[in-house]
Amino acid sequence: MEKVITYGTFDLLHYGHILLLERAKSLGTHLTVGLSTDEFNTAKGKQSYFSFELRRKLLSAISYVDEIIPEENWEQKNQDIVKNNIDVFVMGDDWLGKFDDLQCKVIYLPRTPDISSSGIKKNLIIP
Ligand code: C2G
Repeated sequence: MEKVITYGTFDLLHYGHILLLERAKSLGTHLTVGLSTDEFNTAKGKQSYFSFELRRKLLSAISYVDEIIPEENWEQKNQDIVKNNIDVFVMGDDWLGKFDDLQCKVIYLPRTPDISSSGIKKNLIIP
C-alpha cells in the first residue's frame, strides 16, 4: 500500500482543495490529511471560518480522503511520516521547496489558479 500524506487548513472547502486531494490520492492507495487545528491556524496567522470539527466533517465526506489526523505544529511531519508509514508527502507548489528535507518522497503539485478560501471570504457579500 503506497501511503500519501498532505496537510492544510481546508477552510471553506473549494475545488482547488478537491483537485489537490484528487491528485494526491492518485499518487498512492491511501491518503492521510493532516488537518490544521484551530490553535495551529492561529500560529499560522490564519483564522478559519469553520472550526476544526466542521472542517474535519467536510473532509471526511470526500472519497479521496482515507484518514484525517490533527496538524498541531510545524514540527510533527517527520514523526507523522514514520508513525503512519508514509511513502509520499504532497503539497501545492505555493509551498515549493519548504518541505524538501522530509524523510519520504516529496511532491509539489501545481496550485489551482483563481480560487482561495480568503478570496471566497472577500467576495462573498453576506446580506
Ligand atoms: N491548494 C491548491 N489550490 C488552491 C488552494 C489550495 O492546490 N487554489 C492546496 C494548497 O497548496 C495546499 C492545500 O490545497 O496544498 C490546502 O491549502 P490550505 O488549506 O490553504 O493549506 P495551508 O494553509 O497552505 O496549510 O503544514 C502545511 C500547512 O498546514 C498548509
